[in-house]
Amino acid sequence: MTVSIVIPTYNERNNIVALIQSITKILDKSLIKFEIIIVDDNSPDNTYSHIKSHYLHDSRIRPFVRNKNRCLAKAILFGIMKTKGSIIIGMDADFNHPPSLIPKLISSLHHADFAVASRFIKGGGMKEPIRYYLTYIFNLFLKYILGFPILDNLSGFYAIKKPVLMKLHLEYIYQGYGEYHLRLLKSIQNQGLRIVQIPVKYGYRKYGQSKSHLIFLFFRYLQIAFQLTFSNQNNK
Ligand SMILES: Nc1nc2c(ncn2[C@@H]2O[C@H](COP(=O)(O)OP(=O)(O)O)[C@@H](O)[C@H]2O)c(=O)[nH]1
Ligand SMILES: [Mg+2]
Repeated sequence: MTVSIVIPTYNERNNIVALIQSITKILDKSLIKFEIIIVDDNSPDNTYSHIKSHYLHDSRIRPFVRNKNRCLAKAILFGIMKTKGSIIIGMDADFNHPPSLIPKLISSLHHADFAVASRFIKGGGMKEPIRYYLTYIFNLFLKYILGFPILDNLSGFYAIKKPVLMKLHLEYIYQGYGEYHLRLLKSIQNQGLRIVQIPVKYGYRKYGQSKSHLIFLFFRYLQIAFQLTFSNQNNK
């Protein structure tokens, strides 16, 4: 069994090598066979060439660059299509998503189709308190008013069996920014697949800046969540 870890990057030159080293150490120790697919959207800080020069001789580290139409979700989909493993992990490049959780996400797939890291169940959390509580309230609304399946619907840190993922409507799911995760969850819920939530404590971004504009994203995610709930788009 090989695990494929898909990481989108934009201006993550100062995080990515340390992250790859950390993932490699953890997975080698757990005797898990893996590849790391990095999809960079032609970052001005040269993230792509930085990775390339560090990992010329390690075939497990597979960086790609997209030169047109910068888009987080499409970069992830591009990475998914390059994977060779039977389990796919989605995660961020900046250490918000602790690599130490990866073995637990993988082993959780023994009794589920989709394992998602959650900040909002017992044992979970986030270093940034304001963002934590705003996201928590939003997620309570998604779960208890709009009927979303779990308590962290915007996680972006997950493991899924590749054959399960391949049966979903990927071009529809992976569009835009972090809202792809809402569509991914709704599609999984609609297919009646088994979801397991694993508590996660988000760390601080190590270097660089977040690309998320929180107020803008709040309204965009809200609109998409309503559409997914009340239109027939959720049949996809
Ligand atoms: N390929 C690609 N990756 C992106 C883009 N925007 C953000 N990312 C990556 O997506 C992940 C999450 O972005 P981040 O700025 O940390 O968002 P936050 O965690 O919501 O603050 C990081 O790995 C970023 O480098 C993009 O346009 N293209
Ligand atoms: Mg981040």
